[in-house]
Amino acid sequence: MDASAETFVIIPTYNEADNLDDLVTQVLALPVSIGVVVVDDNSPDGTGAMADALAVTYPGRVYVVHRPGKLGLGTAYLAGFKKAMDDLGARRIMTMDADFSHNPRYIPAMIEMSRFEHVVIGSRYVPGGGTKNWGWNRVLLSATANFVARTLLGLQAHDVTAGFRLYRREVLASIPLNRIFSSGYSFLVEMLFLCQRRGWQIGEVPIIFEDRRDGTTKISSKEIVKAQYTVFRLFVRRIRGGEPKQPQVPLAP
Ligand SMILES: Nc1nc2c(ncn2[C@@H]2O[C@H](COP(=O)(O)OP(=O)(O)OP(=O)(O)O)[C@@H](O)[C@H]2O)c(=O)[nH]1
Ligand SMILES: [Mg+2]
Repeated sequence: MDASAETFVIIPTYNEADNLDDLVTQVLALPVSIGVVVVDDNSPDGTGAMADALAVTYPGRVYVVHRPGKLGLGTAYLAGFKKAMDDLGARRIMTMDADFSHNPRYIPAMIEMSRFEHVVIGSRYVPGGGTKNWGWNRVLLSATANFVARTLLGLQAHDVTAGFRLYRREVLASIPLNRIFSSGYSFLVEMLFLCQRRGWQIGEVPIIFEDRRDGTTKISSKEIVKAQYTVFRLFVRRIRGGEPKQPQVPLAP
């Protein structure tokens, strides 16, 4: 059965009970055709039950994928993509964090830009974008990660680690999602690499990224090491030539 919403936002959650209710309410109040897929990894704080309650309150607009434990951000996105594409017939698939770092108010502009671009990034690093309330260590980590990934992988977008994104359906359909090797945060860099290599047009909408409103971070030093390994692996693929670019698919309304 096709759901009526044209855009589905995948929200991966792990212990986001302080944020989820408000966030979903704000997303659904936007003046666009939009629904939500929460992918919860059996959060000990009860986020999964909260998501189920939202699905009852908003039938046909909120869906929940439950996974048995914390399996990583990348595979959570994949589970959400599958739900939105196969079960819900979404035309646009978005991803955003649950912690209000990605303010829902930017979503309409991202959807508008997707008429002209295949992938849209909610970007901190284009004019008008930025970060708020970040300590120097987060600024440094993010700037370094972006610089290294962009340089080694030849990525043209300015914010390549952003989790606030929109993919048109045909983009996700063109990518062998089952062959993506990153399971955690570096999934984002790998996805962008694959999108660019396939010749999809990538646009950026400036956003102000705010530090998480509530709850605690899930980034660990292990994730950072895994991300370095991902960039290295993709760099090797890039210099070897890797997969050919597919012919560019024209933009359809
Ligand atoms: N389902 C699922 N969600 C996750 C996992 N790891 C992180 N998340 C969610 O992914 C989003 C991004 O995680 P954050 O911890 O906010 O990462 P960040 O924004 O880079 O760091 P902070 O905002 O400083 O905490 C949040 O909505 C998390 O709840 C995971 O293993 N599984
Ligand atoms: Mg966050």
